[in-house]
Amino acid sequence: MNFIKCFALSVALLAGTLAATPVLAHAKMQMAMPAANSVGASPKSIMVHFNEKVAAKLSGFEVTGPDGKTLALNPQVDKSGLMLIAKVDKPLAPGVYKVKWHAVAADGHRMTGDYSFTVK
Ligand SMILES: [Cu+2]
Repeated sequence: MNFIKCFALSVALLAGTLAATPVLAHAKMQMAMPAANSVGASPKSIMVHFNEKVAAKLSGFEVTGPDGKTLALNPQVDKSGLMLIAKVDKPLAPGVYKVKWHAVAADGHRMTGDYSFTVK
């Protein structure tokens, strides 16, 4: 295949891919509070924000503390549907906290990710 044909095919494939992309994509984390890799005071709540509305029953997160134990949190999808939020009742001890999230958006794909923040 010569270059021109190959290029034309690539463009056609790309166009087809774009046209086939559904309006609703899978959930991606957009930001978090405390932010990923941040260092700060113990937060009053932990929030994970997504680019798409996520399914309340199929989305959540777990937070592991510096002692390796999972915090007793109850993450809920907020009214906007775009955010998971869990209240932190007791101040968190200093150390690194790892947040592991999972979220399902309207396209039905289960997405996961993790990040850490540090409490001073
Ligand atoms: Cu998807």
